[in-house]
Formats: sequence, C-alpha cells, structure tokens
Amino acid sequence: MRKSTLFGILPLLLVLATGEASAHAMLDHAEPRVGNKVAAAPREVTLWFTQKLEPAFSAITVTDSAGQRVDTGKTRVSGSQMSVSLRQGGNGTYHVTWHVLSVDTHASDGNFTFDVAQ
Ligand SMILES: [Cu+2]
Repeated sequence: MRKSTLFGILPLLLVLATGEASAHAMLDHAEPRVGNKVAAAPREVTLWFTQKLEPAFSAITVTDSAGQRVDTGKTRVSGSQMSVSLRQGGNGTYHVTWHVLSVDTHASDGNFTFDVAQ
C-alpha cells in the first residue's frame, strides 16, 4: 500500500473507531405513533431520532396492507427529523421501514407498523 493511500484511510478509521463510544441514532418517536391505530390514512409519516441525520443516507419506505409502496420515495431530512409523504391509502396495517446514517457516521435501521381503521 502506498503511503499516500494509507494517510487517506487513517482518518476514516480513527473516526469509525472512536465513534463507537457514542450512541447510534435511535428512533425516539414517530407520527403516526409506533403500533398505534389511526382513523384515517395519514398523508405523511414523520420520525424523530436521538441524533442528527445525514440526509443523503437516510430514508423511509412505507407499504400498505397489500405490500404496495405508498410513500412518494422522497424522504425529507431536517436535523434529527425525517418525513415522507404518502399517496392516498386504504385501511389495514402499514409497514414503516427506515435506515439512517447519523452524524457520528453510524448506520442504523428499523421498522414498525401502525394500523388504519375507519
Ligand atoms: Cu453511533
């Protein structure tokens, strides 16, 4: 390995190693709330995290009870919060899947459901 390559990688390795001590971005709360039942299909889903997020590497996908994507595919990130708009959907169980990269360079992901029942 050339010396210049090594010097390029070292700072990244240091960041990855020392960042391990801090917490990852965890889901703090969501709207609609995790596991909750709502009376009407929401127009958007918003998630709040415990750390600021890197917009380029953070996204939400939402599927309806038939497994069809109902999100618009354009997740908006603002600080530690991200949202995605939904197409008009029907009743049933919605699955929300998210992945984020927090500003401490750590990736995390998760999923939850909420129910729409008129
Ligand atoms: Cu972390």
